[in-house]
Amino acid sequence: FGLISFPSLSRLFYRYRDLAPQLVPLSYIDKPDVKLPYELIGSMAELKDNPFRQRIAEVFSEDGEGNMTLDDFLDMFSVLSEMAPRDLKAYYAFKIYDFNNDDYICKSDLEKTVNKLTRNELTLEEVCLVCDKVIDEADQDNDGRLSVEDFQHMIARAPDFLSTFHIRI
Ligand SMILES: [Ca+2]
Ligand SMILES: [Ca+2]
Repeated sequence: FGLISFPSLSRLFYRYRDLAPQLVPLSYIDKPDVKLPYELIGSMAELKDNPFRQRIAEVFSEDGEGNMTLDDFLDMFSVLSEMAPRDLKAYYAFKIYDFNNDDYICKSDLEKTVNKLTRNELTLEEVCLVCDKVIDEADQDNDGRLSVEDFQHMIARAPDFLSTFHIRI
């Protein structure tokens, strides 16, 4: 995305390589076909406390299962970085919250999202209430689910929905 400066890029490369020095070569000139398993990515200090870590890795991984090439890894950190434009973050946040990948955030996607954002501290009824309220306020075409446009509308009112997507790199 061109969002990351060269020093950050090279630091990220070494972060990636340090996860599995035996797998990741020092030179990428030959475009090695290397993927690191989700278990390594998800245990990184930057991600391990993030309740969305698995979804984040799935969304940014080419294989959709969270196993990451170096490119996947750099894309992920570009979007999560504080320098990333809000619209780009919102675009990926939408994908991350769309747990069943159908291009809409329906009520059950939203329930999962709210549960994770609140780290399961709300009761079922409270989660239900929050979701109904969010849909009520953001669902501009009244189809009971949130499209990307509805979602943009929602985060303009509730920026907390983007807060878990800032990582200092
Ligand atoms: Ca969905
Ligand atoms: Ca809608």
